[in-house]
Amino acid sequence: MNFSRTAVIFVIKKYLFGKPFYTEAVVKNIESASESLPYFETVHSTGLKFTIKIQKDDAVYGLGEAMRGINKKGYIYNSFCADDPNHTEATRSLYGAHNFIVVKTADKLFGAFFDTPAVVTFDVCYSKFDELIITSENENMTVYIIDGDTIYDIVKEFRSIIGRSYIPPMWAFGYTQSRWSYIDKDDVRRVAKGYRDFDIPLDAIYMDIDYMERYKDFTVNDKTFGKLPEFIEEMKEDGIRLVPIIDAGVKIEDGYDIYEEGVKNNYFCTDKDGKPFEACVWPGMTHFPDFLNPEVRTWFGSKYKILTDMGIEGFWNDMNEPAIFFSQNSVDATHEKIKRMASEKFTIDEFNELKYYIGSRQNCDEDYSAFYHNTPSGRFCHKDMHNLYGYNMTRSAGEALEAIVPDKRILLFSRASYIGMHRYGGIWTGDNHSWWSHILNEIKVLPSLNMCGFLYVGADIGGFGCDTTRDLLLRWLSLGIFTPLMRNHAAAGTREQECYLFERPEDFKNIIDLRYRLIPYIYSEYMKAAINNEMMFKPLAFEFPEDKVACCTEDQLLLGDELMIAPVYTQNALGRYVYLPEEMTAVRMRAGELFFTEMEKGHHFVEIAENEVVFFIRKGKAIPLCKRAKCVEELDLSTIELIGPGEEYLLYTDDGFSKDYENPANFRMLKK
Ligand code: MIG
Repeated sequence: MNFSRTAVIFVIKKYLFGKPFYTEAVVKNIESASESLPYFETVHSTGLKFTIKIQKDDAVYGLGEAMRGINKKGYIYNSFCADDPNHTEATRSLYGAHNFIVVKTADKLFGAFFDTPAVVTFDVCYSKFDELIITSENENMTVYIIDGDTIYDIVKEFRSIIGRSYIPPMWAFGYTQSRWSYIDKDDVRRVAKGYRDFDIPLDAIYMDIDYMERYKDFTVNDKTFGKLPEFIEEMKEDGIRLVPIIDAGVKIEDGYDIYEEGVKNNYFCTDKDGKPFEACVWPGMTHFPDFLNPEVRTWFGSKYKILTDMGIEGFWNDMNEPAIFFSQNSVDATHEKIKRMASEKFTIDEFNELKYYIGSRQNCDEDYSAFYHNTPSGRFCHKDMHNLYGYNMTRSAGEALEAIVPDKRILLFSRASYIGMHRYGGIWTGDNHSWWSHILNEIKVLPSLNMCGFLYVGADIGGFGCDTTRDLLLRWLSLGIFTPLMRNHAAAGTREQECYLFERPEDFKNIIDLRYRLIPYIYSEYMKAAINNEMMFKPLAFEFPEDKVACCTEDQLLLGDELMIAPVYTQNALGRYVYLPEEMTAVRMRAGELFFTEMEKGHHFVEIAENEVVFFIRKGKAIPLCKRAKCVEELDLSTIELIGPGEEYLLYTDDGFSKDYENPANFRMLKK
């Protein structure tokens, strides 16, 4: 029996401008078209410019990790991997650069991928209310145009040319806890105990930069995390895995083998004189591995073995935009500027200029322009290759782990990314805040990420920056129980936000228990989406294109083929307004029990208390639910029952570790 869905017919064309660098985002061979680029008016002058008319009822979807709506109309976005923790409506760049869009006008429907490592600006009806203007200062680019009858077809075609999305081990679908500042083993033990004492499920605890010795990659601080293999084992016995962070920069320190090997073999990015480029990040002065060079990827990737040999089964790659605090150059320039200004009478304008100047030194253009990649296809200034750095760091890890532990899936996700990286790992959406608006942001970013191939995704639940509140965390968890990566993470210095620390921990337990009951469904839908190149989270607009209200409903999502979610994202709310594009069954979790209500198509106000979760099963559909357990490995799939109006469900199961994804034996039709 073959359960993969019918493949679509390809209508993809490739158009070359200048001499594009092969980013390896697209892995299928596609012939270059002989005609000129359709749909857009194209201008080459200094760089490239593509424009197309957009009318009031048209829509532009995609762009992966970006702020604002699912429909990107009305703002301007810069695809430039940015380490910027201020995710506001004004933010134009986040950590990922995902240049895929779908344009839907009265008479056209197509997808377009603007494949270049350099900055691309998507001005979506911002400068001109009726124009989409795409520009790049760099004249080298490959553009792919994809035609199809529906948005789903177009996305599926695109996904089929960029390769299958990364698949994590099944335990990585469990609930996980993190915090920057678990400084030693006892901190980690306290967290594990907190969760276990209150019987709140937990599958992993993250180790942030504090575990390392002076923030040196692939080292472990002996005083605070000594005998790590034994500690990993101790945690694993309790069903908890440890997931360390790996940063991009390598500390400059004599005697540190990774630094010394890198220097000896010319594995670091170089400055204009060919010397390893130096800049400051957490470890102090560092060099940056030249991940665009395949030999460097193999070398750096092989270091992950140091930790897998100790029993580690998952990693998160950070600071890989790459983030740069400062370089000697930028410090010197700042001193010069202050000196120059101090010699005159200091005015308000100068004060403001200086304040801005100093504030903009971190991750500045001057630093990104000051180093080079030495690749088999030539030497390139980082600035023109910027968006490929995090992608290739994670590729380095992904490819190496494939060789180190070929038969086992390893958890891997990254902060910076480019399309293509989705084959090697997932992403988390970086340094958000404990703000209500950031729950809504997460809802909106999920389908856009799926369009670009990123399926293993999630945000820092409860918020990374600033102090969380109990109600915010409960509401955020009520969205988080549906996302593949479900991690509570917070910045050092903020209020502690481990669930058991709040009043009435049973409220948290009930919500997280529901996650574990839903894992057979979430895992099945994830695997189907990965295997079939489909989206797991879908906007209502994609499913109900004829329904005008559905088309502009951006705070609800379809999850797989059976569910709709409508999380609450405002404080002190009684519940929320929900639009049902068809009749559905509302499922309400209250105090651990489930209650079902049939609901008519149309507009509803649904009351949802802070400690309740409501989700919707679509007409004629059923989903599997199992009994909760304290961790994924203890889930008992023989307890699965089907709930909802439908009669059957196609379940995906496997051992959760091995890689025989497409084996028909993994698919089982469950019937009531
Ligand atoms: O400059 O490792 O996004 O998740 O906790 C901050 C410390 C560096 C940024 C990551 C965040 C992590 C933090 N890192």
